[in-house]
Amino acid sequence: MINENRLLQRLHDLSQIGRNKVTGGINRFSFTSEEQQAIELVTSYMKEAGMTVNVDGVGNIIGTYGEENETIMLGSHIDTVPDGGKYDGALGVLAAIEIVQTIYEQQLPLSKKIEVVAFKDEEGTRFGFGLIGSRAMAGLLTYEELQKRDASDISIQEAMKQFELSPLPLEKVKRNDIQAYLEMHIEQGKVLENEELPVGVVVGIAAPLWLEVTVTGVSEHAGATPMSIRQDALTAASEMILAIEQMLNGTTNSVATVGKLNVEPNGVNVIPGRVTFTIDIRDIDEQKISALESSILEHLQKVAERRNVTVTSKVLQRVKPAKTAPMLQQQLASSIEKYGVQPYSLISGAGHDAMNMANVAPIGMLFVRSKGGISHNPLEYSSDEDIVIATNIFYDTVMELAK
Ligand code: HGY
Ligand code: MN
Ligand code: MN
Repeated sequence: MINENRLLQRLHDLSQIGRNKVTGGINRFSFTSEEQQAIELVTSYMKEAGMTVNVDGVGNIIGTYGEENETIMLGSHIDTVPDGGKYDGALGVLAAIEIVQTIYEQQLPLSKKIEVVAFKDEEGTRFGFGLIGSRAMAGLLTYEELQKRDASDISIQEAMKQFELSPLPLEKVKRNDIQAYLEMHIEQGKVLENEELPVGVVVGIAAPLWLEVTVTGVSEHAGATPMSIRQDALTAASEMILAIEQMLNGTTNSVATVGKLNVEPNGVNVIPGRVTFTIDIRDIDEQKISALESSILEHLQKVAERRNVTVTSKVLQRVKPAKTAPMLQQQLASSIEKYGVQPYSLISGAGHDAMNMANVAPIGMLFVRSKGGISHNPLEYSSDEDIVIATNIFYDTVMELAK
């Protein structure tokens, strides 16, 4: 059994780094001093667990336990969304370290080595696309993507350099020696709560397509321009955004979200001349995502023509949906049964590093119940008992694979 107090204490301690005292939300973005503090703390935990710790070219923190040839990799992320919760990503990394520390303290024999990874920039808060560390480890990150710039015009490669990271050649970061990749993560939805279950086995992960849309009209005087001759970029964008919601309401499990909106020149007495907004489109089926992408963009063009503005769009990130490996689903299900819980399979609406790792290894994911399905929010919560039973179940699966 794991040391539950140690795990729960570490979850608490890590959640204090980047925590907003007013909202309780956590702001721990990649390539920042808060993240650096979190990296130091997680590195110390990995060392306490008997692991050697390395940082690869893009900044993935990799703890290694054992010297056997074959590798079981456990991972997640420690960066957050703006004002995020304390469990998203962090739980998976700390649970994995706790499992290794339990093995280390009991000197349990293993036939495979175990690696624990805290992936770089899963959330994509700063550069407009995420999953950078797992994309690189899966050989999917490109040199062009390293040149993407943030709001202060700093590129990913420059930000990496500031933290003494050297991502090139990217081929050096790619891994093809992993027998299985497993991730424990909060569900961030309401399914397990509705089923009254503490854990669930993920069978597939819906993937995010992120678009940035720019609507261009004409900035004019708010008082001197009659309504009939305006080319108002914000009212056009507003009609577009509501139309996207109406188009998605009719679908089964596709979702689309406009999460960011920027208005220029953003003056009370100026008709907005330019608006940019993002669209996050998700489904487990890649064909459905591209069908939605074209029907949405087609509709935006129609609204633009009618309102005498122009609309352009660009892809910020396109990730393939992933299926988990049946063998790992079965292993997780049998570990769940050992703990007297009914195994339950579900789809992940949220994206995870496991999606990218599916390109280089069979993947498995264990979900932990989220209270009210709330996540990406300071109120994100999973109970101590759910966390403890989930980590023991995860530990059982890891031992079955690595013993
Ligand atoms: O966007 C996601 O689904 C994940 O939280 N990065
Ligand atoms: Mn997240
Ligand atoms: Mn996450």
